[in-house]
Amino acid sequence: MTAFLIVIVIALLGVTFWQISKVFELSKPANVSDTQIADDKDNNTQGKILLAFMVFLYALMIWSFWSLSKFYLPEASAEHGADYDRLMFISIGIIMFVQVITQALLHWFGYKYRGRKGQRALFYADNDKLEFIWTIIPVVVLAGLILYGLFSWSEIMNPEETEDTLVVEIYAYQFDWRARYSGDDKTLGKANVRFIEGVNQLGVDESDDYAMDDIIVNELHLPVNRPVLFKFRSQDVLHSAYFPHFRAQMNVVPGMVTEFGFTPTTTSKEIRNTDYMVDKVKNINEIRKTREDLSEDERLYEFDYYLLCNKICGVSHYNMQMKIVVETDEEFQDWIDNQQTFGELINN
Ligand SMILES: [Cu+2]
Repeated sequence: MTAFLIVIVIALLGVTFWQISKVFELSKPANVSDTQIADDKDNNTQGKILLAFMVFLYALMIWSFWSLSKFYLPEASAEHGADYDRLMFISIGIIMFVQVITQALLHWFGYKYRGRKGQRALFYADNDKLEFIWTIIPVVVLAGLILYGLFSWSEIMNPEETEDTLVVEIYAYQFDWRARYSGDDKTLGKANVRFIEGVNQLGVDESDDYAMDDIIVNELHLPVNRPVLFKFRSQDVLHSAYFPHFRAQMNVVPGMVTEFGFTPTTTSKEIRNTDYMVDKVKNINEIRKTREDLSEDERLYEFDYYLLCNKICGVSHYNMQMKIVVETDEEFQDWIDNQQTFGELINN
């Protein structure tokens, strides 16, 4: 209601100013040069405004890079991440280069050839050479970018599956995640939504021999430097598994299994000690210190990797996340040996 009243007041104020300006306009003494057709003075003013706008645009651009670049993600924590980032920075670089030149030309020529009394525009029909140049350059640059992107894409999307590859199922439902490891037999048991009942939250097939040693958890642990292949399943609606720090994202679609793989390269402990993260966490804790509504524990933040949902899948979508712990092989083995298997879960 308050917001509505504020809008009304602002609108009425606007109307008032408009009416007052009309009164001033009418009360001005009659001026012979006060015509609706632009004269040299108007054209000069408009030309200068155009140049000022260009300066404003560049200043805004420089300010944005300077003050917002701290929000870039830290260096990728997965092997393919460097390729992915390089592709993005090359694209941004080319776009910036072209943008800076074309904006300058556009504004400068707009100013240089502003209207002048008695000056007429030159009729210039076409120029094949010019058109050829400005068609062929973008074609070559774009083809290069697309080819480079395609190669990066196919390399990232088709990871080689080796003996060493760890296969993990990521299961999404409104509004949480579960991870399922294959256990000692290195094979995930079959699963189907029809088998969902009681503690069997993921619908794992109890009659499948491969299923009994499967391990279902709500915290994703990954051994560092070992390739992981994720198989995604959704219980209900479309979700999207988003691993920003590993530069990975995959749709999670009900009724089908989607796949994606990467090799984590930085453990949770290692990334916490990088300059980037130390600085960021220090800032966050500075802010949290002033929050009286947080408990003592909540005020001390420590960085963790997270798997997030990146599809608006319902009311609690924002809170759909799973902690990821990247650790050494020994720590991983230690952790997984202490987890309950599916067999133990259903027989308890
Ligand atoms: Cu979701």
